[in-house]
Amino acid sequence: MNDSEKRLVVVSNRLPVSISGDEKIGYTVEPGAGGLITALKPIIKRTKGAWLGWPGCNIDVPFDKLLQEYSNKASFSLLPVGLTEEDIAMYYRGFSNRSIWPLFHDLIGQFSFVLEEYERYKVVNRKFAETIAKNITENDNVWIHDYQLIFVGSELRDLQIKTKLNFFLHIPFPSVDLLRRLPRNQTIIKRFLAYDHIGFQTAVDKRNFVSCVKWLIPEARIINKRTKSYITYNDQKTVIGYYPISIDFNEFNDVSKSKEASDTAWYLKENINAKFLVLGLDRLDYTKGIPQRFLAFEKLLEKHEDVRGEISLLQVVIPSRLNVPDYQNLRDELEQLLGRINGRFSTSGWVPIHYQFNTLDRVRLVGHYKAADIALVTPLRDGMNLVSKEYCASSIDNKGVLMLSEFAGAADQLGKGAILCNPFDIDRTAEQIYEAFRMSDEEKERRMRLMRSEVKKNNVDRWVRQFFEVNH
Ligand code: GDG
Repeated sequence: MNDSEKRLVVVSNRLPVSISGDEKIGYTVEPGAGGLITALKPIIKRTKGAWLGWPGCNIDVPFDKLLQEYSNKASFSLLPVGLTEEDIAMYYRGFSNRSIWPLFHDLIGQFSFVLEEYERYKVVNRKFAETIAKNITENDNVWIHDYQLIFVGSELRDLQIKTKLNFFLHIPFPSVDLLRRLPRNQTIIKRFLAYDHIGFQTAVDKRNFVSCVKWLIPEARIINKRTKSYITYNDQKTVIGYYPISIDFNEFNDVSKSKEASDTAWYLKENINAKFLVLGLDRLDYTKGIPQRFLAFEKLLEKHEDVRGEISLLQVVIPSRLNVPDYQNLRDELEQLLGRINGRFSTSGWVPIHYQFNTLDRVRLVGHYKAADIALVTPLRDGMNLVSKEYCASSIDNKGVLMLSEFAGAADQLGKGAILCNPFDIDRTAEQIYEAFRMSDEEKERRMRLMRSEVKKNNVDRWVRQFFEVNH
């Protein structure tokens, strides 16, 4: 049986729903938004598959019953893995987000390792594996996602599961020099090799992984072919490939044509009173390079008096991981920088940086993209970065300029149309914003057309198809 016809079982840390309410007022289950669920729902439904993950609520919430009811309505199964508060503190906020996340993004300053957190990560990955084992057969196609669940494959093998296991890493994979800083690195690589198929975002991530195998597991046999590598270790063969994730182009394009999105864009520009609007939109995360972006904007105002009063930066920060101390510190740092820069340059009637710390629904998100004359997408490191692709899909009049970090995976696909920058180089980034500010309409259009046709062609459906086209 071909993989695309098999029953697909997707596994991720969070289920693609949110449960709210309490015992008194009753509970509601709402679908999550995002490219992954949009892309995977049709094949999960078609193959009568399932999605398995943490429901995102406390263990006392009757999530089994709520999800059962929801699954009947949604016509695909949502299978919960219940986690305690201590599991979340140690496995999620701990090893996943204080060890793997910073190290895999090359940010060694934020990296720490606590043995108990690593041990809990193993225990929680085992819980996931046990729930999966109860719900699959040998003929299913299991697809496990991301850095919180790396050990699920080897735990399933320990449970004697022979089913084909696929894994996709949404974040970058570091070089061997960096990975060596992570205690237990050899075990971690060996556990990766329990999968039949591993997908990375970029060719560089794949290459880093293969060289880690080469240096850390010398007994593994590696065959490199054109875009794939084949590794055999302990009688298990693993195919390694790279598949840049994307978005549902048509959805963003269509929402952008709507009256609601146009109204949002219009009100936004009116309220901010910006002649030229520069947008930053990111989850609160130190990998996204937001302080460096503020500093580059400050440098621009310092060096080029002609932009003062003409250009404004709107930075939207989507709240995230607030109970991890580094994230709270980042929020404080941003607010301090904002106060300093605005205090330095504001005049009556013009404020250089506007800041929102909130979530946006889809129409408002697209409205923000539509209003932006420039999008500053300048992460220090990013697996892919979907904001950059969503901005292009929403720029239906071809007038937006994308400034993109060369350290985002998306630079491989959008590099021909975007202004590529190094976010650590504050002076040069400031000059590049100035260049974007002065760019002719013809040049803007030429660049944006290139990027839109790339995102349209390589949309998220194609990503799923390419992942499953692999020959084992
Ligand atoms: C990880 C990797 C990789 C926007 N406003 C809200 C909201 N969004 C959406 C955006 C976009 C997504 O959040 C952010 O995606 P990114 O790709 O930019 O970044 P990460 O969250 O860090 O994602 C990344 C990605 O996985 C996929 O593989 O590209 O490199 O780090 O789609 O539209 N989402 C919610 N509320 C909002 O207000 N929930």
